[in-house]
Amino acid sequence: MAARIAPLTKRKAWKALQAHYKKVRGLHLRKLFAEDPKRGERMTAKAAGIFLDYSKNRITDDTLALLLQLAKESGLRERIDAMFRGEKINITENRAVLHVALRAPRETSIVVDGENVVPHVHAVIEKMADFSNRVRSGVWKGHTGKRIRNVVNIGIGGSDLGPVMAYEALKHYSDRAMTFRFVSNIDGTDFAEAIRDLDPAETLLIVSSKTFTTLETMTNAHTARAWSLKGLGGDENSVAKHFVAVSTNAAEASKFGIDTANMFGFWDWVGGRYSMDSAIGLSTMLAIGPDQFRAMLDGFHQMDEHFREAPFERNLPVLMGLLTVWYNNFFGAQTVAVLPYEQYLKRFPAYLQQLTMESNGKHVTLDGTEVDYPTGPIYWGEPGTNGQHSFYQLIHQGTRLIPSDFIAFYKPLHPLGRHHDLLLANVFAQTEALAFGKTAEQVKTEGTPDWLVPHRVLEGNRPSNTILAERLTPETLGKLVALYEHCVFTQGTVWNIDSFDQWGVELGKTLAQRIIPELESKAAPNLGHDSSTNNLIRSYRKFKEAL
Ligand code: G6Q
Repeated sequence: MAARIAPLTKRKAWKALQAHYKKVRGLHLRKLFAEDPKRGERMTAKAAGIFLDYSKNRITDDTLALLLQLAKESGLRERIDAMFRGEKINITENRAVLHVALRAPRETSIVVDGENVVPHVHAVIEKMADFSNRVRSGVWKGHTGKRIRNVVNIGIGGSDLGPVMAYEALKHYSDRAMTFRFVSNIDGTDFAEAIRDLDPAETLLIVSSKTFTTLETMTNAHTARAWSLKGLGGDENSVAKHFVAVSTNAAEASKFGIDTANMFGFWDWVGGRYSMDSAIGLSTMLAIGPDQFRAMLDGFHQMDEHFREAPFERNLPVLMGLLTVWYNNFFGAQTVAVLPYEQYLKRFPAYLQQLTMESNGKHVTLDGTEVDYPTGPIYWGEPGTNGQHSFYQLIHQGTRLIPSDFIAFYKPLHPLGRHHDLLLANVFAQTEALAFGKTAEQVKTEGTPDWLVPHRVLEGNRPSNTILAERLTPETLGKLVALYEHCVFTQGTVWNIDSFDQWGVELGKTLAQRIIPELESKAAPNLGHDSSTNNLIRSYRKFKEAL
């Protein structure tokens, strides 16, 4: 399919956008709003209970039409269909990309290699639900007969960021009698801090690793095994009561001592960063319970259906994806800020960093040709209002263009006095200030001395999206994550890259494997690196010897 698509810079819509950009780049949002009093109502879209206001973007109707044309010429419709059909669109790994199957209703059929995968998905969800119910109700007992009060998820990357983010985001719905911790880093501090106040007799450890070979996770899992065994009198039988595995590699999990009955599988067509709604979400289900987990899956599915079916001009992920292309490729914007005005979403930007940057941080097209345009931008962000008192200054008055996504909810989870009105007032005020700024005339009429005027001028014309939903619930979280997943897909399709591999992370892993014995060997190793790396290794060994 990729072969039929012209290279990006040769597509008609691309060339038209280049010409169009020259015409509109100087347009100010003040003018665009002044000329069209209904713009703020018109340039909005709503789907699955998520409202998107994209009116404060530096676009005209023509821009939108051209971007939509670009999506068409990029084969977006065909590619969406190919993904949902289970085609192997992750070509460098020869894999289907089917996170959408993880939330497909029972009666759906999605065939991979001649087999409908949906019944397998539901079988795992049921197994997870049964296990979660037993742990949450206390039927499942630890080795000494005590009930499980603590759950530690051990995983990294896609096997950590989703679970952590979802736990934090949905804490309000979690069983507060249970403690949840997440260990990812190979730095021993992570494990040591996670378990320091936990009783091994009451602690369940989930080893979450698609491959069950990841250095960090396996190192932490073995440390955890030793800690658990020590606390439980060294009886190897205890492992089956205190460890469960989430993996595609049952053989390795079994070698570790985990009972095959307590393994929760998934499949190679689920990418790590797209796996929080697979069995990798076991900690999430243990925290919020199976019903709420299913509600989250339903939220994902609603957004999937919208993405698959809605015309592009009303399609939220498509609109957001195309706007990112517009700023990234025409305005030269290098980043996108994600600014959730919801404290529970504090890990959402970190989660999105992996989703977006591991997916679209690519330098060649599907056929291996070097791109001659920028691909994935840097995603970053922090919850508001905190960010307003730190980095927003640069967004308002710095020299860079930073398109920003503001995310907020109509209803608070903690209705305390005026808090929510004040919170939302800040969301609206920020997007207003970014778009319209403050002119020199306005500053002068406030009696500002001339020399101070330039410092107080806010140029405005800073673009933003406002994303609103009723309330942060498991269902809403599913919709939000799927919104960004498909936004990433839209971008990757326009850029004609493989958004589902991650070869860039391999080299560092391989080099670390070579260096490990050079740090651990008794005899001084024969070092064959560059002079900097050799010197760093020697200096580390010197400190280690002195210990
Ligand atoms: C995600 C990546 C990566 C992966 C981790 C953990 O898309 O593939 O972040 O999730 O490296 O891998 P395992 O689950 O195999 O331990």
